[in-house]
Amino acid sequence: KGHPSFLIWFTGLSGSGKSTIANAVEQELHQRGMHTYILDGDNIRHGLNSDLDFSPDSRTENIRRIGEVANLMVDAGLIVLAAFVSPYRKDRDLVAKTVGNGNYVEVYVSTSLEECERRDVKGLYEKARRGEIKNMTGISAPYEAPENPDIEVDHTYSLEDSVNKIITTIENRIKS
Ligand code: GGZ
Repeated sequence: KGHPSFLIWFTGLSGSGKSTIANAVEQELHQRGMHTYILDGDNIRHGLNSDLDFSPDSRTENIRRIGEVANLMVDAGLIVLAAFVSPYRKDRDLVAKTVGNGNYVEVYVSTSLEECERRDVKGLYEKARRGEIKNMTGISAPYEAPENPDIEVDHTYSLEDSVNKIITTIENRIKS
């Protein structure tokens, strides 16, 4: 018994709202009695992937390892929510293949660079503009937008609307 297990993958720029939305979706899933786990920079880049930086190769390896970890967690029966910039399409495609394409739900948080930069929660964009940090996604490193995400939300959605859009899609998937 139990519930289906799968991976909900959030991709988008730094400051786009991925983690905020993932956390709110997780709360909704909990209220429905589902077992979940969130993977994000806070619990991955400080631990498992503390040897990696933001060079292209490191990002690819970051996402590869996260895909493998997510796959184990999906095997263990969890609904896994992962929130990473994941700027390369080929890396996201590998994650989908790793967990099985049917177990992969891609959420594109398409908040514009302009809006992310306006927020600049961590001051990273300003530092990148000044040249104090390199390889900043959107400024000095690429972001390859998903061509066919399962769900797209941006900053014009309220948090509640974003969560509802995602939950509705997931519920349809669980039923079918
Ligand atoms: C992008 C960076 C960078 C650079 C530090 N480029 O807003 P945040 O702070 O919490 O999210 C960003 C996070 C990105 O880590 P990921 O593991 O998601 O990236 S990737 O999927 O591309 O491997 C940001 C912070 O780390 N950060 N430097 N140069 N984001």
